[in-house]
Amino acid sequence: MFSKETYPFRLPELPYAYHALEPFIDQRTMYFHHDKHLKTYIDNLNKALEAYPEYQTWTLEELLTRLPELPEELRTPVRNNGGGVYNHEMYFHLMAPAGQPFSTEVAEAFGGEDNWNRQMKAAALGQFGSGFAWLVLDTTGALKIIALPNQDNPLTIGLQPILPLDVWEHAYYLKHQNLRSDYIDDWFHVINWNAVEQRLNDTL
Ligand code: MN3
Repeated sequence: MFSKETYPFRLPELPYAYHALEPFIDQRTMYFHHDKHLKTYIDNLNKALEAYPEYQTWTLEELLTRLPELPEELRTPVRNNGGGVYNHEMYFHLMAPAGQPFSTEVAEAFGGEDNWNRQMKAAALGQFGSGFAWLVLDTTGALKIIALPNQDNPLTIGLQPILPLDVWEHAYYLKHQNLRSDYIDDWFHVINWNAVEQRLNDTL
């Protein structure tokens, strides 16, 4: 599991073909997003940790959860690039070719698929500029939807990340141009609900 990995971080293979999410998310977007954008976060995270052997044994999850404990000059690069690595590996892992049935646990928590979609979409559209909408578990074990700017990760504010939706323009601009709303509607088709439920069961 990527969250347990430590320095030096490596670019994982995409868990499906670049065209596997067509026609909802196109092959070119997937290639640039995974091979270029994620790769840059990985390279920059490794660069940031190069001079800090004492933090090279921390897992990615620890780095983000214990961010305030890092020296000030390391905190921002880890927040941005460590978050970038975690958020993207999770985003890619939690998509799959279209057709998986909606999660019964999420349906129960939000009063059905339509309500969940509506709330997730509102959070994703409400994120001004770059960021992610997140399905998270709070400290009481309740499912919640939030939005966070840039590459900020729920772990840093004491929440368990369950499912991220990347709404940076690089996630959709090549196919959807400025139409974030259309991209979100397409993303709903390619959620890997089996893996989300697996994650929920592992976390609870
Ligand atoms: Mn992205």
